[in-house]
Amino acid sequence: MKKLSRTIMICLCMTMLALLFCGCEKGAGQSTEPKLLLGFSQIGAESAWRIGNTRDIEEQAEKYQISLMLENANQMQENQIAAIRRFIAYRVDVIAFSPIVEEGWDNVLLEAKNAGIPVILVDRVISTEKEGLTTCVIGADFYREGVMAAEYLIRKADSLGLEHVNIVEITGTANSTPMLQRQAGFMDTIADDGRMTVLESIDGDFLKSRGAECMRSLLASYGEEIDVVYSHNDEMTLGALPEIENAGLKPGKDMIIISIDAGQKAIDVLKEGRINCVVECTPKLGKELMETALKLKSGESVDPVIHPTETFFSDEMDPSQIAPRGY
Ligand code: GZL
Repeated sequence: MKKLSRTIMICLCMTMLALLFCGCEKGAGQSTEPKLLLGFSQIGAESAWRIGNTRDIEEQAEKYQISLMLENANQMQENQIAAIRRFIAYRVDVIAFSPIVEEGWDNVLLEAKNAGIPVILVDRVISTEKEGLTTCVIGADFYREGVMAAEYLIRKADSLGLEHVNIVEITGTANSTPMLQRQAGFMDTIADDGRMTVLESIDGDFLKSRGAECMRSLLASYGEEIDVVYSHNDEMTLGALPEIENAGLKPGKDMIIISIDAGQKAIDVLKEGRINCVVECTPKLGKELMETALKLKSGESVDPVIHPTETFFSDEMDPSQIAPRGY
């Protein structure tokens, strides 16, 4: 009898253990096992845009059950290169990164290629002579953003009947894709408009503090000659506005202010009438990144370029209709 009750106890314990392990399954057939390991090197936290981009990538990784190793490079290319080397050593399934500048990636990306690890470019691109270092780029059409900014300015100059338009440009990080493309798109679009004169372009590095410094310098050089400030991102714009006001001028009225990113802070300032136009650059690239990484892991082909749809917001429309931006 004793032997029988012992056998029953052992069976019961085995059943309990089996149920316990099954209990960690997420319902029938769904496993909590990560579908892949993704290494992501992020530039830093220089703007609301960047912080929103990081948050979206983390949220989407969780949603797609992807194990994410995200490293913040604090605005230094050497930190991104070191992070990519760690991902290679760790044998991640896919590497993704937002290159702070376009040059200087060949060696580390060749190491990733030789390790058989596919690389996705997010947000920005690289410049290289070598083939096959990356699989695709997921990010905005920055040239188009520059075009939208200039097209707004041409409409604004028409509506105000301006005969001369003096422009100062506060650019993003030198040699970064958004800086090069936003400048090219804008300058190409105003090139044939005889009213437009660019007084100076100055590097604000996408930083609020630099935006303020640049604006102080431009005001010292040109003062009330300035008709338009074209700023490559909201952070620099928000740094510049108080400097314009400290000079006794009204941004949005005495000067046309054009910005890019369209984060909530800039939209709120647009509603106050202190910015005239904000071109959207969405940081929400996480969904496309996860879907692309899963395709690469399963050997599927991917589109070489994935552009999100983007628009602009301006004083030509009712800003009260602009939905919350989420970054
Ligand atoms: C654009 C992104 C830029 C943002 C800035 O996709 O690379 O970098 O416009 C950010 O706010 O610093």
